[in-house]
Amino acid sequence: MAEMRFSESVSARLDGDVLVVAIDNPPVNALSAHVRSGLVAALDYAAGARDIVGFVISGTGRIFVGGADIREFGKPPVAPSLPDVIDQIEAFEKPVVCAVAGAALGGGCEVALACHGRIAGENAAFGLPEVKLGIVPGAGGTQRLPRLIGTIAAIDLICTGRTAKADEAVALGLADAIAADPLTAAIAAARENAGRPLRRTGRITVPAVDAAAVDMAEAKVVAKSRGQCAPVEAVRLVKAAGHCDLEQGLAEERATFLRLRDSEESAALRHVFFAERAAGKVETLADVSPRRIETVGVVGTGLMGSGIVVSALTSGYHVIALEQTPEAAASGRERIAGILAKAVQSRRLTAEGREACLARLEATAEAKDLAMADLVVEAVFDDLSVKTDLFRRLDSIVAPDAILATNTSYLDPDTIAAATADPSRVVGLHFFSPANVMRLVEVVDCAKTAPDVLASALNFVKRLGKLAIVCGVTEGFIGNRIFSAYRREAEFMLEDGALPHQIDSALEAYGFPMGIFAVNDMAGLEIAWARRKRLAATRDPAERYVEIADRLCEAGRLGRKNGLGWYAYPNGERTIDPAVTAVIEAARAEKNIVPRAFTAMEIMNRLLTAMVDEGKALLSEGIAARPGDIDLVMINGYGFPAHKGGPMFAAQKS
Ligand code: 3H9
Repeated sequence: MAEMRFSESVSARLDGDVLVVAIDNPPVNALSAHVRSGLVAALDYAAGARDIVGFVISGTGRIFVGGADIREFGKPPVAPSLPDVIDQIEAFEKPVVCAVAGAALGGGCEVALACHGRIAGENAAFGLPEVKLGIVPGAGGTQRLPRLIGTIAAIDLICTGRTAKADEAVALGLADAIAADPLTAAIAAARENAGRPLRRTGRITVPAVDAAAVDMAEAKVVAKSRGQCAPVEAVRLVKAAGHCDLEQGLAEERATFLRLRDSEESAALRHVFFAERAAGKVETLADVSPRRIETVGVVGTGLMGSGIVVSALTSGYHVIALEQTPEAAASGRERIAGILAKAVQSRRLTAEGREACLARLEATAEAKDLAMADLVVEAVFDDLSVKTDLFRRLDSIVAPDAILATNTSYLDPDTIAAATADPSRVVGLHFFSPANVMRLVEVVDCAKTAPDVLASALNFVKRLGKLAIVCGVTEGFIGNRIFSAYRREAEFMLEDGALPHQIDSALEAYGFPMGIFAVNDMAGLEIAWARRKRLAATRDPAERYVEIADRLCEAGRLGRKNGLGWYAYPNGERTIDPAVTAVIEAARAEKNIVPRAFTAMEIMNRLLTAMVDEGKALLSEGIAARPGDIDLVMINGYGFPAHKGGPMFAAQKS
């Protein structure tokens, strides 16, 4: 029978006596107004057609439904609302079954939850990622999911926003079955249930649960939320599902959803979402074809190098890891195997996955073995002569079209590139440590980097599942330049009257996982100390300079690793150390500074202003392309709370 069209994005065909509806709203089949109205029109048609006994919902393309249309948020509502569509699905007299191929996220998962049956394709994934956008599910997710999978599992899925793949979804009771051809299976399920009593999720009683287990799950969410509202509100709603009837629970969920949708937290997280999508788009590369990268060379297997190797292996690349001696290559291989073993332990990797990774790894002490590499990333000691020597050697080993990438943090990549005969093949890839965990990579577009080399580097980082931010050449790139600027401001405040723990508390109350002085202690104080000594000769004597950090280093306080830094660490616990306070007081007295009190708000304002001023400088120098890119660097590399949107976004709001 011919295709029936119910709206611009919803069509259907009859498979015998079952109406098979397809949502086709690229790129992610979001539930825009025409999808909702199309679904209602199709339901109305099927309700009135006596020869139709069942109804199947499917999505066209690689995603079932990516959720509500986020671009509609903040615009006047257009009927029918998603909750109304979903109520109509659940109450439908004929069986409604969804065929989930690809992801069913947010509102897409809520549509699935309201159906009378859910068939997952092998590539299906279910999730309610609303908390990542600063909201709670708004179309029944918090009420229906616990009815299907229980309170604790629902708290886990909803409050982390993570997705469950098909097999987990079936194990949880979220999906009924996995099928190689979910559409055919869903049609069969709809037909089979015709005329039978239907399993309506909203009518199921939430399974009984131990109150202490719920308290524990709730405490975990609160501890992780770092001041973000949505996950905490989501727990409250899931708990309510256990003791309210469906109507009351849905009303409470809707009110919370609408309140949070209009909150600053949600605006900030939506900004982050769209900034991430914008970051990958570089206009000048629109028509550029990237080079093919299958084999990756990594020079150095220390902490950084081994993290990069693991990341490349788990993303399917062949990796050649180069060390200076066969012994160092062997211990590098062990380190890499150790990281992979941990990933298996924490279930991020299967045992077969680990074996496959190790089979794709070659650890060597022979530089000539890198001849096969399409891309070589160096992760050796951050010293200019070491890196220039290495690039000179690599230049004659690798194929002429292979790409050379430096992972320097502070050195000038243009100088490193100049050591090669063809600097157009050199690019910067600034990973963050540990590189197998941290998502951020600053991709440095050097003075001579060829467009297809930049495009290839971006593709590589994307395939690693990481977030690439393009930046120009400057000392410290985007992140470390901003970090240095606000660290300087923090040290000015120390001299003016604040103490390290007051500054750290202000940052932590704002949402940073750790304040700046605690972070410095964790990283170790000696690298910045060496850098300050290096720059001392060229420093403008008129510029304000705070000596406190130097004094601490001179006193042997190098951070957590020796138990003393900005804090003391008896038994590993961060503790205020009167000896540090004495160093700070002495430094103030030397400059005749009369200390004054700082409020947490003043501390945060000054730190944010320092970040934003440096951010504006990076934009005007053309180092960063967009304010959103700066926000993403600070969020993903430096602990800036995502729910505040990043410094540039936060400044716009204040
Ligand atoms: C919700 O559902 C609330 C309900 O509980 C209650 C309602 C009453 N809307 O990421 P990609 C765009 S809240 C509009 O690169 P991928 C995206 O901006 C929603 N647009 O693709 C991009 O546009 P452009 C809960 C959306 O294949 C393009 O699609 N759902 C939406 O790497 C491609 O995106 C979520 O939070 C949307 N919902 O990943 C899921 N989603 O090309 C959010 C994407 O112009 N989405 N776009 O830059 C995702 O996680 C990923 O996009 C997805 C695909 C996994 C679906």
